[in-house]
Amino acid sequence: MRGRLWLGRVLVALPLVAVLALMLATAAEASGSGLNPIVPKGESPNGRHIYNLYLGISVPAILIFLLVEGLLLTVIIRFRRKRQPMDYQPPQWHGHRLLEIVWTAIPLAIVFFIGLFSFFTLQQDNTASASDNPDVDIHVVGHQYGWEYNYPEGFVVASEGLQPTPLVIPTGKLVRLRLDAKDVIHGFWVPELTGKTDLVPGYQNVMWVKVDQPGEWRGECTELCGQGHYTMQIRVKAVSDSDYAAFKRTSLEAKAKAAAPSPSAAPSPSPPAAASPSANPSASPPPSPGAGGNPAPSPTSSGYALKSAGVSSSPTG
Ligand SMILES: [Cu+2]
Repeated sequence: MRGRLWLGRVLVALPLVAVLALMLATAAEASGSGLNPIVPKGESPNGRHIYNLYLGISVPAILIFLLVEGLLLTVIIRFRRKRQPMDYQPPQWHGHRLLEIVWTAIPLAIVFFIGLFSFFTLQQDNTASASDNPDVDIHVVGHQYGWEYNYPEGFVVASEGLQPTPLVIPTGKLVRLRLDAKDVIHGFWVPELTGKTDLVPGYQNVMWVKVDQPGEWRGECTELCGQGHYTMQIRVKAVSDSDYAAFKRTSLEAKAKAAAPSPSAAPSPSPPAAASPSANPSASPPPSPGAGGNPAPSPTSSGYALKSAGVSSSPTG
């Protein structure tokens, strides 16, 4: 009698827990907190393939989980000792060869197919399309703590800090990202576009995106790369062709302006004294990051720069 009451409680609690989990996942999705266990659908075709792979693995896995746990609970509850006669011995099943082969072969086959599908999806989505002729080829360099987007036209967009400068890409075009790192391993991940790829010093990784609609997405470095790791935020902005042309124009203009000698940007005749307390950085204009040069990370009191630097202001409205 008490057992049945306990079983009833479990049966009532299970759907409640499921509903609570669903509510939490929905709230996480709505707030964009990144706590949602469900992978985003992917704005880029390779992102959608990862989403499909995720569903193809997760749905059968959940069904198998429910089957195994259901059988386990049934056996635990139905055949518990209290229900059996005092000297009851359950049937002993040693050496049932066929059964042992079956329960080894089925999981082996499942794991094999998961590996096979994952391998081909990753091959197809990380390298194949990217080694074709891309429409836009951007060289992304990660450093402690920020990003440098080197465009084929010769200008560089630098992004640092919690208000990142966007990586601007055109819609409807195959954009290849060649990934490098200057110091330690970083990771480039914008979950709503596609999967993540590491940036490894001395080794070039490649990824690609192709976005159909204009929009803006956030991401961040996904390798713990040091104290300022959390400041390595990413913004990707997809714009129409005309807006992309305007972005390139303003970026090239900014680069030309930065390269031209101007009295305000005259180099200081005295050697830089970073450690000298008399040097007042606010008295001089900030160095422009244009002309393809990467400004050396300026040590601040907290040990890492929290500023955002970029050759372009927002290219579109
Ligand atoms: Cu990093």
